[in-house]
Amino acid sequence: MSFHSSTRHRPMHSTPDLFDSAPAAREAIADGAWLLRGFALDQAKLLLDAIQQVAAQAAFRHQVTPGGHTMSAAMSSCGQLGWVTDRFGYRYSEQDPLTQQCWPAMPPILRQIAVEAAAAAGYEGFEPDACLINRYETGAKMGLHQDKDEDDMDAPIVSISLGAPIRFLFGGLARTDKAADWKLEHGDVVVWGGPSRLFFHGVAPLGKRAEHPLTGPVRYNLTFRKVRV
Ligand code: MD3
Ligand code: FE
Repeated sequence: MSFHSSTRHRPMHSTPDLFDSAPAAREAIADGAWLLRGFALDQAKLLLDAIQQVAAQAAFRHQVTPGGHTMSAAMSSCGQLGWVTDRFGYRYSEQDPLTQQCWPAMPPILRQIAVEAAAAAGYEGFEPDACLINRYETGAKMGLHQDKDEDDMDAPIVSISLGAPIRFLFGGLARTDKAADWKLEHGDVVVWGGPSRLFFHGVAPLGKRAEHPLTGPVRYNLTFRKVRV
C-alpha cells in the first residue's frame, strides 16, 4: 500500500529522502491498536464508489436499538454477515431485513485494503466476513460502546474513515475509564487488536462545519470484522 508522504510524522531534522523509503508510519494509540494515517488516501475514491454500489442494493437505514432509540448514524453492510439491531436485540444476520436478501458481496477493493491494513499493523491473515458501513451526517454520533457481538475475539477490527473529519473517543475495558480523544480524517485507518479489541469507544457528533470535497458534510466509516470463528 502506498502512503501519502505529507501525512507522515517525521522527526524535524531527519533526511526526507531516506524517510520517504521507510515503511508506512503506524502510531500506537492503545495496547494492540494502531493508527495508520492516510493509509486509504490513494484508494479513497474507489472506496466511496464501492460504498455507493453496496448502498444501491442494501440502502442506508437508521436502525432502532433494543432500548427503542433510533441510531443517528445510518448503516448498511456487505459481506457474509451484516449487523442488525431492532427492538429484540443486536445480532449478525446473513440477510438484510429490509430486502430479505443476502447482503451484497464485499467488494474486493474493500477487502483488499482491510487485509493490507491489518498486516501493516502486525495482524497477518485477517479474513473479514463482515463489513459494516456507517454514514454520519451533521450532528450524528455514536455513544460509547464495546463491539462484542462477534464470535471471534482474536481477530482485529479494521476501521477506515472517509469524508468529513470527526472526533473519535476511546477509553478502556471499563465504561468509566477516561476516554482519549483523536481526530479521524479522510483516509485514516485504525486497526484494533489485542487488548484494545474490547475497549469502549464512540464518536462525537459530526460538527456543523465538518465537510470534505469528495463527500460534502458527510462521513463514512467502514469496519471490517471476523464474526464467525
Ligand atoms: C475500538 N464505529 O461501527 S470506528 C462501530 O466511527 C464503531 O463509525 C465508529 O464503533 C465509527 O462499531 C468507530 C473505530 C472503531 C471501530 C471498532 C472498534 C474502534 C474500535 C472495536 C474495538 C475497539
Ligand atoms: Fe464500535
